[in-house]
Amino acid sequence: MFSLRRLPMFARISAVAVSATALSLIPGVSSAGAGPNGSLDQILPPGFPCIHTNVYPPIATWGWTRLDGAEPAFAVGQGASGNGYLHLFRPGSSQYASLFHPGLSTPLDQLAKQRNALGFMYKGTATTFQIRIRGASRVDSVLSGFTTLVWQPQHNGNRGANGFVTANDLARGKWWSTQKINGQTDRTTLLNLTQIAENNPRAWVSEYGVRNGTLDNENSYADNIVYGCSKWDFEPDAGS
Ligand SMILES: [Ca+2]
Repeated sequence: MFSLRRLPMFARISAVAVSATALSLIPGVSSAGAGPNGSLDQILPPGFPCIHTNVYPPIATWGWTRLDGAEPAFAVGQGASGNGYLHLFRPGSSQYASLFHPGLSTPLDQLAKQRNALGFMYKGTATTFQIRIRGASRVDSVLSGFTTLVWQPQHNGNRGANGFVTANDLARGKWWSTQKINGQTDRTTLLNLTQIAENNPRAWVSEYGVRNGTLDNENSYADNIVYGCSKWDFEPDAGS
């Protein structure tokens, strides 16, 4: 008999298994293999689907959704991958535009230690890549251990102002934490993901995605997001 404390984990594992089974029936989806950035290691939990596909609303959103703020646009244009990209615009309000995908509970240390397991193309210095984690050691002892880790161009070469650039290995970049966690008690402390995982060994990824990091009317764009052995190419329509 399962205890109440065990049921959520059991349910979560079942959901992942069902999702992986469903995705395995779709052409182009496999259950293992090399990462799209060339890595041969598999870092994600058993059954995690490898996928390299287009994301285009409303037909194929693949679980991508805004968690807060404004809806991004899927813009037509060259310079990234395919015929378009994600436009994290701010439609004249005080809202950020963002788009996130479930992280399927990947332990942060597993994500951190593999080369090229986290990447994207971006344009605009306000574009941020974000990982929402649970299980971190919050210094204020919040039991969920929630925080958001933020990668932004300003702290990582300050590229992207004039066109799309590719960042293939974000895990080795510099990240700050929105909440005070072990090793990062203010937003000026920048660490790579391995260091953050060492400071917070129970941390796991609940969501990952991109967000416009400013409200100052700066456009930001993203495409070809890589997470483990998945690559997501944002396209404006199904014919792209
Ligand atoms: Ca694209």
